[in-house]
Amino acid sequence: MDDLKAKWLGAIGEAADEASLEDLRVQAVGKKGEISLKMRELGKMTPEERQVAGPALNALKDEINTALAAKKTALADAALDERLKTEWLDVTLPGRDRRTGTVHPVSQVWEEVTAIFADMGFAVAEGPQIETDWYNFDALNIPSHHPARAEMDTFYMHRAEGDDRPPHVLRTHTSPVQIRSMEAQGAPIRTISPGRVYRADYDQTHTPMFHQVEGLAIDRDISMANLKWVLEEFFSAYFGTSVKTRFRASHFPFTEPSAEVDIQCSWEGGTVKVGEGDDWLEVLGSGMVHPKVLSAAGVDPAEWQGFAFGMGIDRIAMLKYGIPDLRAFFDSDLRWLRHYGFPALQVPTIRGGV
Ligand code: 2NL
Repeated sequence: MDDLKAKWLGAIGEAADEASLEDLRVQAVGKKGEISLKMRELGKMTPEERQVAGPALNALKDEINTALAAKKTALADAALDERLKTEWLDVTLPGRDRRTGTVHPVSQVWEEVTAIFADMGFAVAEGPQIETDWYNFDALNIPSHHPARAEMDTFYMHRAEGDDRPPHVLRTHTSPVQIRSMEAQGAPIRTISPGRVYRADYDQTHTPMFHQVEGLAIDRDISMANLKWVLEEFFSAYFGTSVKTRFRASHFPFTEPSAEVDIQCSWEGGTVKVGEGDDWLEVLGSGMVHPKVLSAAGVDPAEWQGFAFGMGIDRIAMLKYGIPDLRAFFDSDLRWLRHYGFPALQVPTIRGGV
């Protein structure tokens, strides 16, 4: 009994890891282990021998189990100590700097423009970027074979073979949003629609996706005079200085009369300054909404009239923030974004008209 005890307790004491400890457990007190076999031999003993050997074997079995458990705990503690020696963490180290992103100039200007027009009572409306040709063209008095359709460099969506319905288009302007607004709420209405628009054109001054904001004001007696005031008020607030506008007669299918609008500027040392000097910069198209467009949108042109305008958000962003190249807007170049971007919490800079 003493030999058995010395043998197993010794082996347990020397076990190097949990796997060899488990092997020892099986060999000693497992179903076919040495101690268990010895217990089976009790049956062959005389009652007197059994009375001595039985309790002794049980005691030995308990002792071995206790030793196994203690050794298991000791091995686990040692393994943990070993890990802690290599896997440590200095929780007092300062955190790693995480660079925050910036607000893209287009987003910044989008917010500025909507804030200024909201102040003048214009609601902001958005709409689908994939449009039917009716909303993008027909409703705006651009019928199927009108040259303006071809000039727009429209992206047409694919239709399945044999599907002869007119294709959907990527909207070429945000006018469809204005049509939808008029349909939904009728007149009077004052709304602007900023958004992404698409034209198949790519060079130094054109990207196939760009941003436009259109404005619309319909009431019983709205005139070009109101348009001129609203635009001068807008540009003065946007550029933070009094800005004169110049209207030149033009033509759009959806307005009559139509005007292209220039803002006052100066050219000095190759940079443009808005609101001073006696040069002019074209920034906008506008006019009185064509009666056919009002009718298409469910507004009675005998009762209502008003103005509409459209301008490029990217374009006026370049002007205000001195950004020279339009294409860089959509390159996702982090250096460019950090240079021209705005901190997230910067409130749009708007000043009242001067
Ligand atoms: C430009 C500037 C313009 C409009 C957009 C418009 C919208 C409706 C009715 C009438 Cl719902 N007009 N928008 C008007 C004039 C100009 O965009 O240079 N476009 C080619």
